[in-house]
Amino acid sequence: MLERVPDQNEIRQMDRKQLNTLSKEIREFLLDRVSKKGGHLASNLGTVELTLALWRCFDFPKDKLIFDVGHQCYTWKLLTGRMDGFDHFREFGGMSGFPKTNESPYDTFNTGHSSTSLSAGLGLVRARDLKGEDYKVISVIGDGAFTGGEAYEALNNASALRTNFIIILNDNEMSISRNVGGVTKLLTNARSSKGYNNLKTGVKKVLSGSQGGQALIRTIDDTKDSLKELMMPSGMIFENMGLKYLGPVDGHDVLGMEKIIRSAMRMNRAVVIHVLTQKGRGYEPARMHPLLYHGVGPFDLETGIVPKPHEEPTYADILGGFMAESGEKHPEICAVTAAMGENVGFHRFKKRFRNRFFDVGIAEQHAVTFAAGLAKGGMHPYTAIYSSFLQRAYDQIIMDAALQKLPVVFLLDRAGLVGRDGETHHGLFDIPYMTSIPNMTVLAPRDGAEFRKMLDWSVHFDGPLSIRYPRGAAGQCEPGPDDVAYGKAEKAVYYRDGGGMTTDVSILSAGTMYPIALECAGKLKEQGVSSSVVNVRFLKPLDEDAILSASENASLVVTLEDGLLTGGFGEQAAALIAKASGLLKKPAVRSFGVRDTFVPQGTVAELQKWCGIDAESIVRDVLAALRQEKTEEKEC
Ligand SMILES: Cc1ncc(C[n+]2csc(CCOP(=O)(O)OP(=O)(O)O)c2C)c(N)n1
Repeated sequence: MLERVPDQNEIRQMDRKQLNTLSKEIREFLLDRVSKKGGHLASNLGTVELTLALWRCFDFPKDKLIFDVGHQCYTWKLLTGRMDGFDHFREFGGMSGFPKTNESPYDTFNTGHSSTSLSAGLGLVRARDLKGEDYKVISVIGDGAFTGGEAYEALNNASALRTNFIIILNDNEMSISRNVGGVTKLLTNARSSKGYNNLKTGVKKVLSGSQGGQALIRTIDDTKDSLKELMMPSGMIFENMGLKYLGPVDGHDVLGMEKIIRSAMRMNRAVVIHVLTQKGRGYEPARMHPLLYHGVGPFDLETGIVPKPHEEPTYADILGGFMAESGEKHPEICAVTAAMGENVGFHRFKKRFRNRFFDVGIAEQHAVTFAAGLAKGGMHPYTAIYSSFLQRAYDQIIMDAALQKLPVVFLLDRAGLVGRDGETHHGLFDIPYMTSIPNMTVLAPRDGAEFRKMLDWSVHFDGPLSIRYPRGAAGQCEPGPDDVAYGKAEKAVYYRDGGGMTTDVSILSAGTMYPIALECAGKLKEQGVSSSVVNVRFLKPLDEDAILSASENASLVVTLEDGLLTGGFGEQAAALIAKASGLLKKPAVRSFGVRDTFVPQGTVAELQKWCGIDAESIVRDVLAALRQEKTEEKEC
């Protein structure tokens, strides 16, 4: 095990054998820590040598390195003085699993969402040149991230560049699942042209020993572009765009990569270096099952056994079951995913209805418009995308699905707080962004049973529909859910002694805040405060009758949501109540959700507390509000 990370100069002076030993030790270190804390293991095992090669070539932090998605930055964190950070890795208050500019001067740009590194890198290059500064910019992008449209927008823009910009294309043939589409074909062709490079190196080796060999080598170097064009048409897509293509090169050979990187550093244009790596390298279970070890919880290092994190079915399991069953009964149902098929629960559907399963790559914008096209053509697409990744397809949702009232079902997985991936991955914006769209219907189930009811109901719904649900176990609240009726909330549940409609507090709960709402009601009752709890179900359209009747019968209305308050459910409910109560001040409304901020990493329970949306914080706040109200009444 590494006791101390050698400094940059020591690493620069290492020979091949020492570099191999260091790579092995880094892998052992990462395996030890990730097996305890969880994280993106397979991608990081694949980028150890690549990171070492970059570390040897450049002068960081003067030079700027951007990791696309950022999930492959663990060796980087280790080399840049953050070894101890792995002790509280991905924990609340601890080191992040992604690059963070506020964590280290070595982290140039925050990433988390895919395919942004070339745009950000090119922006830095232009800023550098405009300011007359002198540093190198390197963007590392995976072949999965390379399926995202923004990467091509940047390449298109970079083609005119006449100064240095280095793009490392880290090709391991995998996105989270096996990579898909034409880009994959293109890279496969380029990969197979490795023979060309080997041939070239072999010829040069032979010639270097012969008389007049050096002159011949120079001739080969001069003619190599045309030779390359002849033998390697795939890299030509880059060359024809005006970018330089170098490679492919073995991504586990530090010295080989170093050579090619150093030649790229001398070029006054954008250079794509095609690096071939192996996901899960050095740990057989991860190499054999890169999907399982892409993002993994704590696991047994010896056996490679990854304990299943949830006993109950997850929301993804429930979606998977519904899709597999409904696919049979409804031949118009299709599944659309942006490179997250297994994560969202589509694997059974994929197996049984291969021709109706579409993995479009990391291309959320395309996924949405493609689904709109499917719907226009008479199909019923279920488009499952994580809440935070769907953000980038906002325009497509509005223009291509909602405006045309097309029956696309948007399944927003990982809505709300997601935990250890932190800021970039929480699904906190979707209530405001989805409910602001005309023609859109927005549902949020309180538990797994209600989610299934909503899915069954959605089959007959003719229009754009969205269902938001969180990561992980679906849970079950008692009693079971009412049947779904358009625009209707569930009946109120009362926590009080005696009958009648009035209570001190009415709690209006959005989605999976419901168990917390019930817990709050229980705690309030213990304090002698009566309450009612309504599961609002429909975040759009809101059930005005249910909300207004709850507000008429209580002196305090409490709204609960695990999303941004600005433009969220609470604000919309409060506006409705304010409109209905005219100039009357009553009832007071207190909204609980995420205040105007980005939420850090931690367990969901820790983060709920941090946001003040756990039962204890809510009850404390509600009791204080009630006390304040009583005081005000007395003063009046
Ligand atoms: C916009 C967006 N969509 C989806 C994801 C989820 N995601 C994280 S990593 C990843 C695969 C990336 O593949 P690649 O770039 O090849 O890197 P590798 O993991 O293979 O090293 C995906 C789909 C994301 N981070 N951002």
